[in-house]
Amino acid sequence: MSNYIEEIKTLVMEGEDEEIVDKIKEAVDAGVAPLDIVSNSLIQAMNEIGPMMATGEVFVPEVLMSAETMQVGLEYLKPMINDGDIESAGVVVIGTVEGDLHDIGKNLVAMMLESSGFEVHNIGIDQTPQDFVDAIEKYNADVVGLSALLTTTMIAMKETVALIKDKGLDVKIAVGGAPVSEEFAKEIGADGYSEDGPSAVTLCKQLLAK
Ligand code: B1M
Repeated sequence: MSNYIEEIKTLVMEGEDEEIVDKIKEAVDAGVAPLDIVSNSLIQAMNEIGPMMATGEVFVPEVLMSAETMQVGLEYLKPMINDGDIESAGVVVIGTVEGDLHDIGKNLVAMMLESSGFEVHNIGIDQTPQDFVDAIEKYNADVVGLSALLTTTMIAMKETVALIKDKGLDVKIAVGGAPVSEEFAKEIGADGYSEDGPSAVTLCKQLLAK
């Protein structure tokens, strides 16, 4: 079974977007759990590509192909990942902050929230503070999720939280992304931090129970 996990991870790292679905289907048919594939093949592939990107072993176009392959895999697995809670749990607007083009992690969190019963509005990448405010108002969001993957865009996260607070919107603010921490979340006045999809689901539920 672990062969499938390795094989799928390799296809993502090599950007084989035309083969990924067939291989995932084969793995699922053989009994590999969809969440196992997400965590140990798809996410793991991106984790291994990070250092290779930093050392120049792979370049942006190759990383983009891997990202595209991961998205194809995620889309295929999406309907299979459902924790059984189908009652509407609340409305979430989620996006990646201004200047930041990373969308995989945010999409994964959106997918987990959706499959846990939240109504999710994924507004995309490179979203200005005003874009978030507009979306919160448009969808009457209960929670807004902000994602940042670059240390340089953490400042945009701070500015987004500040604008949402300035406008006095009745919405809980959850933040996440690799360089973000619980401490940073507190420092910028967010209501909570989560490190991955499952903990984002728990956090959103907790924030709405308050
Ligand atoms: Co970029 N990139 N990248 N990149 N990239 C990182 C983040 C980096 C760590 C790689 C490295 O150098 N080791 C580094 C950041 C360094 C830093 O600032 N600390 C980096 C850099 C430097 C850059 C560029 C500047 C490179 C360049 O052009 N020279 C450039 C910046 C572009 C920009 O944004 N303006 C850039 C570009 C790109 C690509 C476009 C090529 C591509 C993104 C494609 C896409 O998203 N469609 C890309 C990728 C793929 C990566 C890595 C390899 C993988 C990111 C990823 O998808 N991870 C990444 C290295 C790494 O993280 N290992 C890297 C998998 C994903 C599931 O995890 O996104 O962490 P993650 O999401 C997690 C959690 O963080 C959390 O839950 C998710 C699920 O578990 N989470 C949330 C995320 N958002 C949340 C929101 C929440 C809650 C939880 O709200 C409530």
